[in-house]
Amino acid sequence: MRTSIKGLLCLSIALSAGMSLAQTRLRAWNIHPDGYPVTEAMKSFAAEVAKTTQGKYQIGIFSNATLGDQPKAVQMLKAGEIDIAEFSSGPLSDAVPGIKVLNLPFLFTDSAHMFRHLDGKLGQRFAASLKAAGFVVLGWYDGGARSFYCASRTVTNVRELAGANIRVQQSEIYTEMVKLLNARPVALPYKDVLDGLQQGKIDCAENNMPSYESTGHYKVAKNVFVTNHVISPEALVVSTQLWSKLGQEEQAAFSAAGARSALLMRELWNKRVALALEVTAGQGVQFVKVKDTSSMIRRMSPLYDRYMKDPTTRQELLSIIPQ
Ligand code: GTR
Repeated sequence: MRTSIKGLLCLSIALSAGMSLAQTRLRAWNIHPDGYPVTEAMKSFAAEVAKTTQGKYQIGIFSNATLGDQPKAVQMLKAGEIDIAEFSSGPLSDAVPGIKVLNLPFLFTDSAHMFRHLDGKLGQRFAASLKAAGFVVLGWYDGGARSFYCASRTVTNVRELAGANIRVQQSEIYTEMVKLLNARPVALPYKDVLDGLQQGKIDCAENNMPSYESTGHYKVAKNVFVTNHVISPEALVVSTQLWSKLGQEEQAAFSAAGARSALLMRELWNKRVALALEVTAGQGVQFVKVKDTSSMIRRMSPLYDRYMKDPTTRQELLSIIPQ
């Protein structure tokens, strides 16, 4: 009798050990809500990984930045405290200077131009810099085209942004860009922007249209100055700590799922841009398109100069800008 109880206990210990070996739970950081293209693409990534690894990897998606704001999450992923994340290239480039050029104003003419580079050799070079810094890229997502929007002023000309308090992502290049417009950059976490606009702490912010709509910023900041000043990617990444634990076949499964999720994201993105424009216009948002971007581009020249002089970014810039 005693022996059989011991046997049963051993069996149960073995089973639970077996269970935990058979199933690994991973945490994925995400800043966006349900239904947003990033979130939906991440869900499809998680489902495909679970399927192709026969249920071994269960990815839990923690949306709405519940695990911390973006700069913190970038550090958490680097330290292996979270396993997977979808980051915008602004905050990511503070940790990986080699990809800084991706946020330069007016670098790409549109998403198609951007993905021609990212889906080719240049994307591989950026991915290599990211990997060396702790981030393994599984897919390039679309970060869209960013424009300014203001609560307290209508902007019809870039000069009219002067003196405004403009919210920026907690990222160096955005701060510098706003200073070059003679405006005041106010670095705020994404989740605090709506409040900042409502309280009058900031006059304006800048983002792509799906974010402008999904956050409800359009309810307070109804004047959009359409500049499309930054067209940049986002990236689905896993930590190098996780990556090194995966077998070869598992790495292939993660990569395939990441690549497929990126294609899905880009498709969902285009639909969501159209929807965001429709919803916000329907709610009385006024869009003023910048007439001529050349004066804005001229103001950015100290930024271009700096990145041309910097050996870590010069080569990338030269590959993107046609000579
Ligand atoms: C969004 C982007 C987020 C975050 C946000 C922001 O477009 O998808 O990752 O960077 O902008 O402005 O903070």
